[in-house]
Amino acid sequence: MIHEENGVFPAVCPLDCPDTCGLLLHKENGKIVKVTGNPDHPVTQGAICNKVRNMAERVYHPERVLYPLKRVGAKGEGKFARITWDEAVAEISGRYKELIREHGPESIMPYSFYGNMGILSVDGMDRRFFHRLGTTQLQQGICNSAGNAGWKYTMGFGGGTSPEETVNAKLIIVWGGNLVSTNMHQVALIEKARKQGAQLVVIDVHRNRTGQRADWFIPLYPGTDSALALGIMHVLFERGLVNETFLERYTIGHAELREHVKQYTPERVSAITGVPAEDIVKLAVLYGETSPAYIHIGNGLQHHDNGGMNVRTISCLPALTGQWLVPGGGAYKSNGAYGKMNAAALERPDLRPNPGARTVSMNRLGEALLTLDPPIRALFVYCSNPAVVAPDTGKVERGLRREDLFTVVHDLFLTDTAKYADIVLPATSSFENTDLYSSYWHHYVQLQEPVIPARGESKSNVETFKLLAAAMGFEEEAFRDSEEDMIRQALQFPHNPYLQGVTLEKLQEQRLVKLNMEHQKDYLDNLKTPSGKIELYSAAMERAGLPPLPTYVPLREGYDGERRPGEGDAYPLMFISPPNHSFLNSTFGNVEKLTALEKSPLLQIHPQDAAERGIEDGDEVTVWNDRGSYRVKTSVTDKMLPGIVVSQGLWWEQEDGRRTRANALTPDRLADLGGGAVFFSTVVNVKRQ
Ligand SMILES: Nc1nc2c(c(=O)[nH]1)N[C@H]1C(S)=C(S)[C@@H](COP(=O)(O)OP(=O)(O)OC[C@H]3O[C@@H](n4cnc5c(=O)[nH]c(N)nc54)[C@H](O)[C@@H]3O)O[C@H]1N2
Ligand SMILES: Nc1nc2c(c(=O)[nH]1)N[C@H]1C(S)=C(S)[C@@H](COP(=O)(O)OP(=O)(O)OC[C@H]3O[C@@H](n4cnc5c(=O)[nH]c(N)nc54)[C@H](O)[C@@H]3O)O[C@H]1N2
Ligand code: SF4
Ligand SMILES: [Mo]
Repeated sequence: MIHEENGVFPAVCPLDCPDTCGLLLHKENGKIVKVTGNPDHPVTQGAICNKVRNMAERVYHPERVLYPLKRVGAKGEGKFARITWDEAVAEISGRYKELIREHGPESIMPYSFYGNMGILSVDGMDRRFFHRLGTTQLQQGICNSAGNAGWKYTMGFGGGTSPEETVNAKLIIVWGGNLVSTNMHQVALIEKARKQGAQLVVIDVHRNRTGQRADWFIPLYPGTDSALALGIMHVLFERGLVNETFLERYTIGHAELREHVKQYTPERVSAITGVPAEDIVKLAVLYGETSPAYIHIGNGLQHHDNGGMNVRTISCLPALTGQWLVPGGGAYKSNGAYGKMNAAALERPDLRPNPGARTVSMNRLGEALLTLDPPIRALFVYCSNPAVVAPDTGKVERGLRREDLFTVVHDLFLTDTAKYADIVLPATSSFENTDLYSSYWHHYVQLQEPVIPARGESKSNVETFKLLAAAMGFEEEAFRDSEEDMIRQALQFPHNPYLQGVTLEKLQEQRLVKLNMEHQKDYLDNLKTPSGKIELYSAAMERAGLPPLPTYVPLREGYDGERRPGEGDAYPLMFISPPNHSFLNSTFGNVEKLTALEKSPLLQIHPQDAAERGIEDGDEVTVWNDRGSYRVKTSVTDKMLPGIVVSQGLWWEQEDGRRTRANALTPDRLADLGGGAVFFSTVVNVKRQ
């Protein structure tokens, strides 16, 4: 493929999106000229989003970093000079050797996320390298870890309903997710179900694109979802809408839960959530009486102080009604566990000389850089852009500015983070590499092989970490493995029966191979909780000092219907900053066609809150709190309850120096479970420019 000048070649979307689409890359004269969907993919079926239809603009973007660079200006200024790979590698390995000698390996820290979902790129050679070095370890809680932990306490196994089955549902509840923008093929399946009579209910803090399509949109106060779910449970038990046989056979703690939810009357829950009591009853009865009923749990409601508990509570609902036994019923939070590969073989934690090395949460990067003792003296960032995406970016920036911090960034672009680097290394795009992809939503494993040669002097993550390992003098076989070796190692994992039969040879022949979903029939008899049952009461949570039963715990920073801001409160508004339609986190923030569609950072504000501040539609405003400030245009709208402002999208710093980082305002606290991020538990005020 790589040597053919013209033709259409299969590929995989590398982005952190549940759909993991099959793609077709159209090549003319050796260049990708068009990206379309691969109709042979059984779930994504040839449809792709507008973002990735524009992927060639990103691959051939004039600002792509094509050579290693060394900083020549001040940190953050973005002034660099070209150097050779030999020079870059010698400088990095020289610094690392010196740091290890003088301060030990924990003075070095990697920082990465899933800018490329390829398992060899982000859970492969990189991990081997940092383990072997013995660096400080990174806890990767920025995305879904609070919710996943909440789900796991209840269900044990990190997988739920299969996407293909959801077309059978008669009731679909999308809870805290904006699927039209973030999971478009689930929306296609929902639309099919609706043609067969299904109802779509969307529960969110703002009427997003998905809410606009709903048969019933239910707005609520941020972080009050567990209260709403407890109110539903109250009604289900009270009206006898629970499945007693299921509760008896497959759950533990139903007697305790039945007693416990008596306190969550529709009236009390209404006061907390802002949802009228009669709507709570109506929703509970609809859920209790409709079958199959499917709940799609989004990521939004778990980016809160109480995010883990929100997901834990909602994930109890299908157990109350026995919906797990109905094809098309049940719930989804993530299906990642079905495709779980052999992480020990891929990542090789056994290479680590210091298994007890300290761990830092990626959500507390700024704090770690500024206060950790002994300090982090070297940072290696790849597949992530923390100056934009991490909470409390003001703190992150102050940390990155430290003169005594040696920062390396491996990326395709001079991102806002890369501008603080001492050395920038050019990364290939995923279409220039071999890699392996599974999805955290559908059940297909896919292989990517290079379609175009590496642009300029860019190198893949695998190549880069191999080079660095050689320069460090690491002689282990693990640093000589080829991509094919690593794929074989990843797939050799008898521990995961769903992976049975997925082999490199089949992937090379067919490009995509379905997981062995036969084993799903044993799902309920094989739950991985301590009791082997769905844990409505969790002794493990109790031991961890958490409420063992689903419980509403108010936000540490935020308001609900009962705790409204007082007269003198400096920050009376809650600030929600979820993804936008045309970017993928901060990726595409520099692709003009897509930024043009989003126009500019926008703040949605309720007419009542706008009037109180003399703000009109389209006004430039400053949003601020003690952590920082943010400049945006307003859109005055009633898409959310008064007291909530919403700004979608993670924008890069603008050329004119306007402060356009939403995360300047967000807190770096950790959520109740899983070390998760709490982006949306933020209070602010707004004033006209
Ligand atoms: N176009 C696009 N697609 C993406 C991404 C992107 O940036 N852009 N990002 C990708 C990634 S990494 C992820 S993790 C997923 C995330 O995608 P989703 O799972 O859809 O989650 P979010 O978009 O984070 O948030 C969804 C909704 O949660 C709402 N929300 C916030 N707080 C609360 C609350 O307390 N309760 C309720 N009920 N709702 C609340 C927000 O208003 C928002 O509408 O999308 C992926 N896909
Ligand atoms: N306020 C607010 N903040 C949020 C969120 C939110 O909803 N609101 N969402 C959060 C969530 S859910 C997530 S997942 C995070 C995501 O945050 P990040 O993981 O940082 O995602 P991106 O901003 O897309 O940055 C990925 C970077 O990886 C680079 N990259 C791509 N491929 C490769 C490769 O092969 N090699 C290397 N070396 N680099 C590569 C890209 O060019 C890009 O700069 O953001 C979080 N931040
Ligand atoms: S971003 Fe998501 S919807 Fe778009 S092509 Fe990639 S996997 Fe498909
Ligand atoms: Mo994410």
